[in-house]
Amino acid sequence: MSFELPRLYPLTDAALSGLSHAEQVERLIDGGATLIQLREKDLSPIDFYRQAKAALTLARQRRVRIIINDRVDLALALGADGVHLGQDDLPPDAARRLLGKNAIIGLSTHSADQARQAVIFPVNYLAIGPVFSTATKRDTAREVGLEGIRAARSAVGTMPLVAIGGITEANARQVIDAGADAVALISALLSSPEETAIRTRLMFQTLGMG
Ligand code: TZP
Ligand code: MG
Repeated sequence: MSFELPRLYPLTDAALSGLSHAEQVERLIDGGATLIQLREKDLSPIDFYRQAKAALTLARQRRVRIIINDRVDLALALGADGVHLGQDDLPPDAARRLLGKNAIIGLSTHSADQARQAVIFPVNYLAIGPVFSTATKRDTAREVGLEGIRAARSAVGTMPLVAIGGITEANARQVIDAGADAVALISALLSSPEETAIRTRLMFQTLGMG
C-alpha cells in the first residue's frame, strides 16, 4: 500500500472560514497544497455533496487530491481520491471493499496503542492526535503531545503518520522532528481566510519545503 503523505495536509472547515469547500480548496491550492481533506459536520448530505463536487472539479483541474472525511458513501459517489475514517466510522476493511485498492484510506488514532493496533488494517496512513489542545474539534481525546507522536512513530514503523490538533507555525517543526511525516491543519490556515494562501505557503517553508 505505497503512499507518501505531503508534509502539509490541510482540512477544510466551512464554519470557521465562512467559505465554501471549493473556495477553501482554491486558496489552499494557491498556497501549494497537493492533498486536501474535506471535513464537514453541519451541512446536509445533499449540500455537502454539491459543494464537494465543485471542490473536486477544481482540484482535478489542478492535479490535487481530495479526501472526504467520515463519509465513504460520498467519497464513492463523488469519485474522490479517498476517505478519512474516525474510530467510529465504517471499519477500514469495509471502506476498502467499497472504494477499491487504489483509494487513499486514512484512519484517526488517539494513542500509540491504537496506532499499533491499526498497522494491520488496509489503510494508507494513520493520523495521531490531538497533539495539542484545540478549539476546532469538540470532544477530542486527551492530548498526546510530542511524546505521543514519538510513541506512535515507534509503534507504527514506517507507516505514513500525520499529526493533528493544535498545530501552528510555532510548533509544526517540532511535530515533524518528533516523528510525524506530515501535519494536518485547520485553524492555522483557515482562521483568517484572506490569509489562507500565504499562510499555507509559509507553513510549507517552515516545514522545510518552501
Ligand atoms: N481531529 C483531531 S484534532 C482536530 C481533528 C479534526 C482539529 C484540528 O484542528 P486545528 O485547528 O488544526 O487544531
Ligand atoms: Mg471522523
